[in-house]
Amino acid sequence: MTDQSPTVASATDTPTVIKQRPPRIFSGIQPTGQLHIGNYLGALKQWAQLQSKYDNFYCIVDMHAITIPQDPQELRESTRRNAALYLASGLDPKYCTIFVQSHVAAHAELGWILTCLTPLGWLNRMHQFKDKSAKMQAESISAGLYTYPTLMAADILLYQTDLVPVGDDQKQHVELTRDLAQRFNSMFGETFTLPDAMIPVSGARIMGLDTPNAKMSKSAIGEGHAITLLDSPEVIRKKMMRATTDSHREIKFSTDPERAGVNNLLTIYQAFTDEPGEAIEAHFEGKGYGDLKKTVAEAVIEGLAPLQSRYYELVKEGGAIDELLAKSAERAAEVAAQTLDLVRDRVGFIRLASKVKPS
Ligand code: AQP
Repeated sequence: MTDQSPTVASATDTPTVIKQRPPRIFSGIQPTGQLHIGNYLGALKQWAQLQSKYDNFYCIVDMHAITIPQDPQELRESTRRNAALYLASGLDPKYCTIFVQSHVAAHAELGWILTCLTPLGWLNRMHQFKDKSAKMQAESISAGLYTYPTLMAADILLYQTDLVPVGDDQKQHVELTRDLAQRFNSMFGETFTLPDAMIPVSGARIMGLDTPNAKMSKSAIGEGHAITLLDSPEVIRKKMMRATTDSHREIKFSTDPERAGVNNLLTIYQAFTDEPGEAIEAHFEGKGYGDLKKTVAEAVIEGLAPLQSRYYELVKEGGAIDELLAKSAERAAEVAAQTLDLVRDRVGFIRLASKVKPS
């Protein structure tokens, strides 16, 4: 398949980034377990809403997943499940190139080049590394977890991405990507588009139901921590009824850490219903926490129902997803190769004799 949207000129012709296409989006999720409503509200929902206006690249970032030890069989299952969930969330292959990161080798190669250009101090500042490594035994913290942001920068920059729709927690990584693009451009000449993060207004940071002061996370272990996208209505009701609240009575949005549980339930409700904050507070006025939990549970069940039924239909179709991933990887590789060829020239790698154009 030929990419109809030339993004960069060959390094031997001109250094200018040429754009003749709609703005480009890149984002991804790690196949590290069951996707939850935080991944849906912070990422997938927004992706589906935006797709028709952009040229979209949505990746299942399995190379990021192995920065933390993974069971190979589970990784394979999660990768296919995520692909089906991307589609079930409404991503349409007509607008979106949905592919697996490890199928496009350019990610690893640009990742290495950017790693070599990243000052250690920049990585030392990354909150996600500090948070994740703090929960691990020292000997199991890999160098890959530390350099995760430079691989993420490669993912984004390879596609000359304009916008990166992510949850609030990834903002710092997108800023580092932008800094790296600027650094590379000023060292070697205009090469990369500078991307911007796109954070949803509602649902940008969903907190754990049992730990409302820490973000909902796939790798957290508590059974009542996260509502996963494939949880049944019974399980959703059960988890919601056990959600941590507080000893106050008012049901209002609040930034008070003591009221984080109620605030989180209201945020989830708002993100699923798209109702304005005042209308939500008025709706719950005079009601108790039991009512709040029941109402939020029903909103989540209703919000996930279409996604769940599409997911189970797709799973029945079996091999179609692998075929789609193969086709998408071809398109992604073609676009990525344009950037990577330019980068190789810029940093001084010589071209393979078979790739040198006859003069
Ligand atoms: N709690 C959240 N609220 C809103 N958005 C969230 N995202 C993740 N958690 C929340 C968004 O989901 C996208 C994919 O995240 P990821 O899996 O690549 O990485 P993560 O942020 O590390 O997600 P988890 O769930 O915490 O996974 P583990 O436990 O495996 O590390 C991103 O856009 C992210 O912002």
